[in-house]
Amino acid sequence: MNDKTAEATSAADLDLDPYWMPFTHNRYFKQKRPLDRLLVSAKGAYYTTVEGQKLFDGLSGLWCCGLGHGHPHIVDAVKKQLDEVDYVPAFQVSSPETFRLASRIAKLAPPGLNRVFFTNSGSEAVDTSLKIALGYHRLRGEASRTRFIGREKGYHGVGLGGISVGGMVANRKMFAPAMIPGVDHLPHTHSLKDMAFSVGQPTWGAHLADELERIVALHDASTIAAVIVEPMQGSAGVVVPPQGYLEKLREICTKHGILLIFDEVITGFGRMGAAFGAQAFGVTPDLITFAKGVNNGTVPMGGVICRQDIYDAYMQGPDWAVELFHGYTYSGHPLAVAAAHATLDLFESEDLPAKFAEVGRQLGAAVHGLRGEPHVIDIRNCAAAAAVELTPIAGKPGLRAVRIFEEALKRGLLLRFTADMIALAPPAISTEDEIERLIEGLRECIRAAA
Ligand code: PXG
Repeated sequence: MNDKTAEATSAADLDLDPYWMPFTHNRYFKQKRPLDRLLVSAKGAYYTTVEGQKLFDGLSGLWCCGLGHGHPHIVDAVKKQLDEVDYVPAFQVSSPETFRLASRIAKLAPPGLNRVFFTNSGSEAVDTSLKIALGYHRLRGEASRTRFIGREKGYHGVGLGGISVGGMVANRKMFAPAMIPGVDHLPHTHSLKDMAFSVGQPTWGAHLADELERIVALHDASTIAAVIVEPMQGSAGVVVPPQGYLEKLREICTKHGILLIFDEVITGFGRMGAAFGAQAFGVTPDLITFAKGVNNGTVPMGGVICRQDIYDAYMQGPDWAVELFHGYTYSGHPLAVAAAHATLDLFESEDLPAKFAEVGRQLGAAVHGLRGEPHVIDIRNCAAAAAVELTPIAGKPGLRAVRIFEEALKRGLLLRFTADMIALAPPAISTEDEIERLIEGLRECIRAAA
């Protein structure tokens, strides 16, 4: 028995019951026991399954491994860090590298956003940003500003703050009693009727930002702390901001003294063809949340970048006292920091945003060639992200996408399915040939599952 067979055989005997898989159809998975969904190694743009099959990584992990897997510079940095110091307490002490990382991130952020708070995930980054916004208003004598405005279809992680401002019904309905009060939602900007098959930013939809004026008029600006949106909605299936939409949100927030938070967990660190979506779309928010790409998904890390005056508002009272009663044991974990420095080295030396922009051009051109394939009702693209939406099978929502996903595994492609949508966000290191094979492979899968 060779090693691969041995590994697959022992995996076939795995006890699958105790592990409760996140955001996964547990019963389906455990009944099928799909060995092609057990990944044991990865290099560059490919995973290897327990059976030794190679899978092209069509979503860069979960939108996080833009530089591909096992990049030697990142691997070496993390290994070296382990030899130096494994853990440094996050409170009252720190490491020089954490300060250096904050400086580097601030330099990449839009002008004026230069204070960085570290978390360990996007969900924590979102909840942190909401808390910072609340405290900021209170410290400035506007304690009545307590309401938040999110958006339908928004995904802001799974913390109680994040699901409250988020707009994914399934993520919210079970937990309604625990959600934070005083949240309104802007309408989402996805309309098949008005924008199906738009290339890049749709021309229709900027007027939907005017809904913010209506919500402000309903509650009065003096009650509203912040608006939070993803510049491009990733989890909803790459819902691209209509031209002029984000600009309008910015204008209305500024007019009413409301903070604008861009949740850039997916759009940050290059995928939009610029350091952040803020620069890609030319709109500057007051706070940015990030995670994922900050260290290529190597070690959990997230954070919030905010305007200096937001930080400054907290710097009151005796200078020996803690200013913000918030933080995590693993904020600025040395391994995460080391991986982030290595990632940012590569971000600069390899001009990662330009690479993503180029992959985005290839992806955009190729993906729209799927128009006309069976059941395809929309194709969306935005820099190095794209989605294909399909008609659900009658009475079985979501099943068509599951089938396409399974067909793709047979063809050596790891895709992301959510509802009846397939999302694509290949690594920046993908070659033109790989993008071509990704799209042609997807075409075959759509036909096979039709
Ligand atoms: N905000 C945004 C905009 C996100 O996309 C989070 C917050 C939460 O991050 P954490 O690190 O707590 O998971 C996210 C996460 C997908 C997919 O396939 C998207 C995410 C995570 C997993 C899958 O769309 N986004």
